[in-house]
Amino acid sequence: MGFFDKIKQGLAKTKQSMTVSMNNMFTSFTGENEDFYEELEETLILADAGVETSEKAVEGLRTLVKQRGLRGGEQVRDAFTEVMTGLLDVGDKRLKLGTKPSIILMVGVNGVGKTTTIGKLAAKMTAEGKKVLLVAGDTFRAAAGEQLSIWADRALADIVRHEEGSDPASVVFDGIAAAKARGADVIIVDTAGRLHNKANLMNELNKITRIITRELPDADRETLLVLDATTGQNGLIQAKQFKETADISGIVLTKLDGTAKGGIVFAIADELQLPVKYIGVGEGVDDLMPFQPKEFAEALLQQ
Ligand SMILES: Nc1nc2c(ncn2[C@@H]2O[C@H](COP(=O)(O)OP(=O)(O)OP(=O)(O)O)[C@@H](O)[C@H]2O)c(=O)[nH]1
Ligand SMILES: [Mg+2]
Repeated sequence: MGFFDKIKQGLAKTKQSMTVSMNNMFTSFTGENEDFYEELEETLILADAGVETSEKAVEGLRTLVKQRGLRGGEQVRDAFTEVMTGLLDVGDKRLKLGTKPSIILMVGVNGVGKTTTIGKLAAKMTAEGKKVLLVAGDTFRAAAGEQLSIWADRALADIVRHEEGSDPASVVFDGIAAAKARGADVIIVDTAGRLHNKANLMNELNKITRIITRELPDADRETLLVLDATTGQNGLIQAKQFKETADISGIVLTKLDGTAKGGIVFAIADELQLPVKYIGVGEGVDDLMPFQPKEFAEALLQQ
């Protein structure tokens, strides 16, 4: 399956609920028509694109329709796709990992897909010929290290792991030392999503961040916040909390295949002004796609 078809398949539920009703709207578009714009905004909000972002989208379309004197439904659909692409086009979508080693810190609340995303990302990188080392920084949950080990095997990556309950910052310290000694290109750090409380979680992330800054002062670093698309607006709230503590460089939005409310991508990019760098469209190793605004908007909005 091609790249584009795979995204389309991953978005099937959202397409079914959102795009199908938009198709009717575009088909019956007759120029100046308030109902059209209202209905479009409602459909976006229902797909979790958020009130502000949906308003912005509709205003953007209204402007283009006027400017260009658009009449036909397909022209309007194309203009809408253009507006929606613009909303998604925030910041640098590519990972900046130029130094050797460079480091990725994966953060997010429990169950969003951090460990799975690390496995998928590691597999992509080793396939490109990079030497990847995973660090099992989630020492809180009993099965976490084992889960990461399985992914390390599958992705042909190295792993540094301590026993359950040990200090995550010290695992990260050892991981960095091992990466230097073994000449790894990329270090990917898994972190716990669940601790006794939120303050603990944020403190721990701070500790890990300090170790990285001390041990790898000049390395390129990506701090990726993983959000679960099926949690909708909750994900946005989580993101705002993480943004206060960690210097988030981008978002990975997982489980788009599992929701009819994929419009959340627009709210995330637009409200947080953080680039979505990858999307997860399934549980398999190949189900992580680099995020490209234009392809995404087309896969979602074109028939
Ligand atoms: N359908 C689907 N499932 C996914 C995707 N990404 C992850 N999952 C599933 O989500 C579940 C949780 O994933 P994990 O990677 O363990 O999540 P985590 O953030 O590491 O969780 P904690 O370690 O408990 O904080 C697993 O069953 C994954 O297979 C995705 O893109 N699509
Ligand atoms: Mg995990």
